[in-house]
Amino acid sequence: MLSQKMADRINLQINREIYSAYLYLAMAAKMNELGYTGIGKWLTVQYHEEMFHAMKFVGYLQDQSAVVTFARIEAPEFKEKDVKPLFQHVLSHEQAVSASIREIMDLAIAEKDYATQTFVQWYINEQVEEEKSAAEILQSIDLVGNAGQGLFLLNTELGKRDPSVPLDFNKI
Ligand code: OFO
Repeated sequence: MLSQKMADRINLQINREIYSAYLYLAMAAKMNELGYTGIGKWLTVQYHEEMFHAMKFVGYLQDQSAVVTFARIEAPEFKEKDVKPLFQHVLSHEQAVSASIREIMDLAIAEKDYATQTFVQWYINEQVEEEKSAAEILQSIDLVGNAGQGLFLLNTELGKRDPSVPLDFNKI
């Protein structure tokens, strides 16, 4: 059984994960609008990953007979229209999410909540991957350049990201 404090904190995290999904969906729309459809696809896959992160927390609360609460999701905020600053935003967003996940682990340790410690370890590991992906893309941009053919190639590469769900809803 979870403490109310832990249930509240996980519900907050569910909101944050859905905000992440919403942010990446908005970024994907902007990149598609600008013609970077490969980057748009990468970000759309990321949207689905974030929804999975949220749903995994929902499942955990329900497994622990805790109540899932739904708060308002803020409108996604980003101004970047250029690829490099956009991925700098992705990286700093993921660093903030990692800090947020660590807070849950800190609370679980303080409460001697061993089940949540084990559960949230998955997110700790996942955040290493999330930060790594964004950092690697930024490194690639520095190598190929944030314009012209280099960016075209990067756009093609990122468009190869394997979607875990169908992305072309018109064909379903
Ligand atoms: Fe849910 O990891 Fe990104 O935000």
